[in-house]
Amino acid sequence: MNKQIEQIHQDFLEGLNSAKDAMEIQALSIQYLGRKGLITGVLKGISQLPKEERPEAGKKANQVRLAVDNAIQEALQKLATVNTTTEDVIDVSLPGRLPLKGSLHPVSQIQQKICDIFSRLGFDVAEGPEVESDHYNFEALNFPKNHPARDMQDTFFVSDDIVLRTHTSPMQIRIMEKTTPPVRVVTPGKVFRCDSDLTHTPMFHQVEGLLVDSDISFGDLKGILTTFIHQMFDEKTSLRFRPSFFPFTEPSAEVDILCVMCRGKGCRVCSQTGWLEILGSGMVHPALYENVGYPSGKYTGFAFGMGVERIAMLKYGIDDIRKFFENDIRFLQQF
Ligand code: 2NM
Repeated sequence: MNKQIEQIHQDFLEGLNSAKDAMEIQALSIQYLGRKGLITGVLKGISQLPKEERPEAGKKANQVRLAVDNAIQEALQKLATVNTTTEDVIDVSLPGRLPLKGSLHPVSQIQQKICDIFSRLGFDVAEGPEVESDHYNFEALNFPKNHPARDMQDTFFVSDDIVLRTHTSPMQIRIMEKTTPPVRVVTPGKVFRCDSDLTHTPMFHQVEGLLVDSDISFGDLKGILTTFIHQMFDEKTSLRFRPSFFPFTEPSAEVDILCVMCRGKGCRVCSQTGWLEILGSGMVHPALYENVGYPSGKYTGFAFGMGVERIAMLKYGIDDIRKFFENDIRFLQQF
């Protein structure tokens, strides 16, 4: 009798060990403790034993029944606690997770805004190659052979006469070559110069503009750039034109705007001058018309160029250009 009940206990433990889920444990419970279960059967059979064996056998069988019952409850309990900590339970009261959405880089946003303003003023928008020939990047733009911008120190050379463009004006030469005036175009894009510090990166973005027609004057240049600055910043941002020099324009002028930080009082951003240099401009040099095959004396026009990062820095009050290229999500999310 004792041997039989111990064997049943042993078999049960093995069965429980290999039970994979609550269903299988329930099945074991029925198999051993149910109305027609193995242990129930043993308990029922005790009354058939000789009188003197009954107390001992009854005690043993009851011990096993209790042990089996406990083991089953424990195993079911364990399964239940495992389940509450995994995917089986959904807490519908938890706040939802916002989907991550991307956005345009601040430099792209400013570049688009610049192009938008000129587009509404009647300019086309055109992009061109970032790898250029010496001819389009320098020669056709009236840079003399010994100009310092052609130096290895400022220009990335791909080969003797192929460079990474140092400005987007080569694209404007390409456009003039295949267009009879009127020409009104802005050319946004990446440009490359050997330069790196707080305000310079070896790659940056430029938007250059060109307008060529009959009887275009410096007054037209001032009008267009004034409208642009008022729309880019605000109507209270005044401009001043300072004489300057570029190989591709004559006369040339640098444009300053009233400091966006101190409004002219003088501060750290404008180095106490009250003014900020924002773009370069001028009347297109007649040599360029000759280079693209326009009849001499027939057309006049103006051109200008600006750095997109510089405008973004002034607009957002950022003092280190490298922040635009670190791609720290905490910086980018602010725009
Ligand atoms: C500047 C300043 C002055 C410019 C000139 C031309 C071209 F090709 F049409 F002649 N495009 N952009 C220009 C003129 C650019 O950037 C500071």
